[in-house]
Amino acid sequence: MISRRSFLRSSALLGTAAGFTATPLSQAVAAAAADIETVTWSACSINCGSRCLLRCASKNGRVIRIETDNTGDPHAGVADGKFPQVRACHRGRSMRQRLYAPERLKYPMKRVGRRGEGKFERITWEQALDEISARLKDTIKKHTNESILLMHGSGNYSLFNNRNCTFRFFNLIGGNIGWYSDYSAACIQNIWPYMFGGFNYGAVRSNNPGVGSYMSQIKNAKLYVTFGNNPAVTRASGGGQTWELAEALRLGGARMVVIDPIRTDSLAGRDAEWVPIRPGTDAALAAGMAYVMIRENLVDQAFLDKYCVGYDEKTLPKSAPKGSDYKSYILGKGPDATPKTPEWASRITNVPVETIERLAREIATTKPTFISQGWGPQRRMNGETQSTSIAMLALLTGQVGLPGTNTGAREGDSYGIDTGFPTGKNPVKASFPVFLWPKAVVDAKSLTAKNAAVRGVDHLTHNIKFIWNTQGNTLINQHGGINALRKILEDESLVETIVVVDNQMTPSAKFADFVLPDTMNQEIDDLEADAYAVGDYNYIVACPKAASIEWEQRPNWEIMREMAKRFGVEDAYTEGRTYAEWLRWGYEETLKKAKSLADADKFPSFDKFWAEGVVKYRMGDDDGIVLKAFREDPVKNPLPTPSGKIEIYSERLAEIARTWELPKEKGQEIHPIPQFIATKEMRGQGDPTEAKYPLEAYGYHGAGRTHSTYHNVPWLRAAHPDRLMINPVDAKPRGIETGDKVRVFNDRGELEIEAFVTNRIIPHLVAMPQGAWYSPDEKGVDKGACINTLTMLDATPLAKGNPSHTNLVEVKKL
Ligand SMILES: Nc1nc2c(c(=O)[nH]1)N[C@H]1C(S)=C(S)[C@@H](COP(=O)(O)OP(=O)(O)OC[C@H]3O[C@@H](n4cnc5c(=O)[nH]c(N)nc54)[C@H](O)[C@@H]3O)O[C@H]1N2
Ligand SMILES: Nc1nc2c(c(=O)[nH]1)N[C@H]1C(S)=C(S)[C@@H](COP(=O)(O)OP(=O)(O)OC[C@H]3O[C@@H](n4cnc5c(=O)[nH]c(N)nc54)[C@H](O)[C@@H]3O)O[C@H]1N2
Ligand code: SF4
Ligand SMILES: [Mo]
Repeated sequence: MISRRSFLRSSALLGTAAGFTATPLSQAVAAAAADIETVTWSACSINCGSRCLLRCASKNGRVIRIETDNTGDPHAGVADGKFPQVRACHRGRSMRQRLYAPERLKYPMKRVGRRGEGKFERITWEQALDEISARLKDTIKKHTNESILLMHGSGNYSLFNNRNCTFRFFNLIGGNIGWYSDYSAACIQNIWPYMFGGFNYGAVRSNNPGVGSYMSQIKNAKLYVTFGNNPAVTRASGGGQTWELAEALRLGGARMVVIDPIRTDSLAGRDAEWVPIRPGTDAALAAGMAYVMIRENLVDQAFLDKYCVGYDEKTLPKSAPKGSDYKSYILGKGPDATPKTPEWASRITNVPVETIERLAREIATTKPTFISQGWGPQRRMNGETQSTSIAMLALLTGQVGLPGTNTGAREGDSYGIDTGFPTGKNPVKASFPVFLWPKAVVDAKSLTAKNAAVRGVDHLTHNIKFIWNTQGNTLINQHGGINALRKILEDESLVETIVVVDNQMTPSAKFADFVLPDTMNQEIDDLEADAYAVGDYNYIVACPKAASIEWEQRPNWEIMREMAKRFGVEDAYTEGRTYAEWLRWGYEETLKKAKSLADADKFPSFDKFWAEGVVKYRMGDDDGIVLKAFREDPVKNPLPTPSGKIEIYSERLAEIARTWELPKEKGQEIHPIPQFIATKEMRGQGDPTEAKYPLEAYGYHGAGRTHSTYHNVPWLRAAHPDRLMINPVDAKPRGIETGDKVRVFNDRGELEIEAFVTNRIIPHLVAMPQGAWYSPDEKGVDKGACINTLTMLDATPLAKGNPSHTNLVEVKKL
């Protein structure tokens, strides 16, 4: 056994020599029981897209301190081709408070009170797994596998002890109802393919249209214009995109313009322009700018003619009626006969006419210009065309496929070559947009291809009767319309069984019939890798167990193996491998893929990797300019759209607009071209409830949590208390001052929160960080300040996604 001093010395040596610190697993295991301090690699595996490196200092089987990446050059940038340190933010570094939280689930439990009441009794694992298996078998017999829902859940992206175990088990026993899309980017991901041919979160590789150019490309741009994008908070890793952006701006000196209803932290300390805008109106702003560009002959006509379909009548498909092209829409020669003048746009957006004209000219005459968007603008009732309207600015100016440019999508990432636990294939063919799951509980048969974008079948056939919820909180907290949702969940004649597997007693866990306690990443060996918000470099980390399991928690891998045993599919589940052998397999599969990389020599054998901890490498096969190959040769490298071009006018969307059945509500519209759509609960657009609820409201992604994860961390609650941002214009007549408790309410619900009166938010909008834990009192007033107490169950027209950010409310001082 090594002494603390000699261990620290050896790791420091390795740290400077090889660039990596190391803790051999054998040391960690030995130390787990001994009174010496060891440091093991770990990672923050929450869905924030970075998976920052952590180093856990443990003693006597407990993590006593968390540090972060100390390998390589602390000053290295991303844009300059070096490896930055993947330094964790304050959330990752407070992992210990999640690990040892009073809310940790300790034992398997069974509900004793009413569903949702949160009353449970402790049971044994045997009883829990036997009873759950019996109920699951019964559900399958009575209602088929199509009545099983594996709930969305983004809580853990380690590579092996994760949700894949759950998917794998269910795929082996006949599957479950499929779903697609998500809560992050539902609108953009479902409309983008009509314009560009695809969307995915995968890496920028030569011609993948589904992601944006690397943030590092901003170093080649002279102007960076971004809509509803707050990387300082949502891409917070010390080695991730926020750092990549800082470096790119430093190297290239681009001017930065941020269009957002809130003056966000991404603007702080920067010589950047804030363009405050009314929420949901970016499409109108883009149309107003397009008008200026067209009127002043500033559009790149050659680009539009060669690469796009439907900008003007010249390239409009034959099937399209006259006047249905984009230019006609902008000039008022389309069906709505309204010219999208800067005055028109200003009335809708509240952005001054001069600003619209000035920015339009600047965007059109500055080259290269890099245009992008976060996902705030599209998490709305009109989110689909919000996102494609922003893309129009890049297309009109031909700023696509060249160094320093982008399509208007969110900045992309290089994504590494890791291999996780294989899930197998879901035998059930039917799938539906995930946000519609409550409708599939109540009346699945009513969900069809034409009214609910159901895929694989004409309509669903079985109501959801069994919900298995692993590492997620969309069962209640993170979905929309909590009060309506809880009625559905409380009715035991609808969903018959709810299983929640988590490591904390979350609001969703309170709605479970059975609660199963998973381990945390620090309590089991696993692998971790870079993800979608890291930037232009990659890594894979060996994460040996750093802490003892202190209660009866079991890894999800074990839980699902026990289930597999009860269904006679254990051998298929394990394929004869132990968990440790699977980890080795995962790394060896990665090694196979690494062979073709220029950095292949950076990858050691598994044993050396496990001992050293981190491999940092570069894919190195792309410069991260989205649509570069298409721009170079659109005939040789066509897009996967029907025409092979960028479809500003989409015949497929025109067909959908003709044939889909949409709710008869304001804003439930689908159009073949990007355009502004006024929706319900949009201020100033004639919503009848506006008289009662005059303020718009949304929950942004704040620094104090990743969604609902990290909510129960006292350090973070102290550093980032949940507060309602409200402009003095709205606060004053309501007698509200900073620190006052206020009620925020609409017909759907009511919550209580502290006010923060500030000019950093536009008038007539209030905002709070999303993800707070729902905690209703006896009257149903949410004392926890979860924004989803106020949001809707209704879905957007095309994506059938979550319009989380579209809400009208009133605020009163308590
Ligand atoms: N700290 C932290 N980081 C996170 C997360 C987290 O919860 N916390 N979640 C992670 C996940 S899973 C995701 S999906 C991403 C989410 O990333 P985003 O969806 O981009 O985050 P949001 O905060 O919802 O929105 C970004 C910005 O859009 C603005 N906005 C809202 N509506 C509009 C609009 O109509 N127009 C314009 N122009 N701006 C608008 C908001 O004020 C906000 O500043 O973040 C990831 N990173
Ligand atoms: N109003 C509103 N609602 C929103 C959003 C919004 O902007 N506004 N954003 C939406 C977005 S973008 C997203 S991605 C979703 C996120 O919603 P979810 O995907 O539900 O994510 P979290 O709320 O972080 O919940 C993750 C859960 O996983 C648990 N967990 C973490 N690690 C492990 C593990 O190792 N094992 C197990 N079993 N459990 C683990 C955590 O304790 C936590 O309870 O929310 C959506 N909801
Ligand atoms: S930036 Fe994201 S991945 Fe990194 S530590 Fe913070 S929450 Fe975790
Ligand atoms: Mo998300």
